Amino acid sequence: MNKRLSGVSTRGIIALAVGLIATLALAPALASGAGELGPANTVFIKADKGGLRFEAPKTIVAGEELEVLNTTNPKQVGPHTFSLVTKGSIPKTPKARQVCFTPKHICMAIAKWHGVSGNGPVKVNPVEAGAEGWDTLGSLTKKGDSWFTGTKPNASIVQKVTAAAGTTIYFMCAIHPWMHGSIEVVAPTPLPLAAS
Ligand SMILES: [Cu+2]
Repeated sequence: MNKRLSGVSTRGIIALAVGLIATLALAPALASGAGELGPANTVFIKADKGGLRFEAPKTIVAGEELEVLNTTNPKQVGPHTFSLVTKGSIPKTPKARQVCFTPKHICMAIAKWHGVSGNGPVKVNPVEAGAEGWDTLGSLTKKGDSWFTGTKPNASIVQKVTAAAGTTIYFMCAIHPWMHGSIEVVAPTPLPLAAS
């Protein structure tokens, strides 16, 4: 009887140790910028052969959390913004991108949302427009949700997607205006019980 009990507790300790090792193995992955939420719920800011870009999931379920994770080196490419803007606000031509950071253009408008004046510092971060979370697309005349990465490596932000299902959120970077993307917001799949 005693032998059996001690056998069980040894297995228990082994299970605990395995669990602990698994946890420790996960920790460096988080620190190296793998993201907390996984690729389905993360917008990665990347720099590779394809240049500077956002890598975003195609869809996200309304109400779920969306992380934005900067994996680029701020010392090499500077900081970024993840700024929700209307589709029409994204600069589409080289000329539009060139003048983006001048008065009456969207990059400068985004800087103003962040409380930046002239070459001054970012004073508001994140910019929270509309309801809490990612829901409001800004324009020249309307403030949108926006996050400035700052200059710390692997900076990230997590917020709920509060935009309505059936809409699309468009986003761009005010510092590199050729960086942009979009995510379709979809309705949660109904539970099997609710369907029957
Ligand atoms: Cu950028």
